[in-house]
Amino acid sequence: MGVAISKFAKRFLKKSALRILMVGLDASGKTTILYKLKLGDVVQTIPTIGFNVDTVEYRDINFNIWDVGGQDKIRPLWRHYFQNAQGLIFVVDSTDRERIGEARSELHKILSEKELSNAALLVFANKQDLQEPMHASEIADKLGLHSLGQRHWYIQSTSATSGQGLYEGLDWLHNNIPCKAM
Ligand code: G3D
Ligand code: MG
Repeated sequence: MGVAISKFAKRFLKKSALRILMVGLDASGKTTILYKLKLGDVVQTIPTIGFNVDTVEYRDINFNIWDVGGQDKIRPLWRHYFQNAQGLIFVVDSTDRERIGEARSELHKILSEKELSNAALLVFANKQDLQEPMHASEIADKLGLHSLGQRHWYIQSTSATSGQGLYEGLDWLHNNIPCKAM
């Protein structure tokens, strides 16, 4: 745990009051990633009318995590979490070929939120340890990442259960988060 925290601290502590959102379809691996990073207690809340938000606060860094997909009615409630978010992590189950189209559509809806117009986008192509996952480049194509224009984005292959790739992704995010002073 000490090692995980110090690695994380090195990457992020110089930038204060960061808000990072992590979203993705259910079962893509978000909660597993959160626990693997070992940042502290994961607090689950169900604000107002019912969607689950997991939160981890680590020093000045605030992670908010929730499931997207098929929830158009509650989408307006998410906006509260979008404010001041500098980083968006979108998690994909690389073996879920059936729902990659739904993942794409949810990703593009979130990216159209104006509060997120400057947020860096990190995609985790997760569950690479399972049989026949889609390659990160295939996922990038299917999510339409190449047509995002000005957006800073990066796709990283990960296995949340082993931790493989998580810190590489966070490194990229750290280096690409817009600086508050700018
Ligand atoms: P979510 O929070 O996005 O809904 P979870 O997803 O973190 O709850 O993960 C859903 C299931 O996928 C969990 O299995 C979890 O262990 C598994 N999982 C997450 N990431 C990986 C990964 O990288 N590799 C493998 N092999 N499994 C992963 P259960 O069985 O608990 O439902
Ligand atoms: Mg979860």
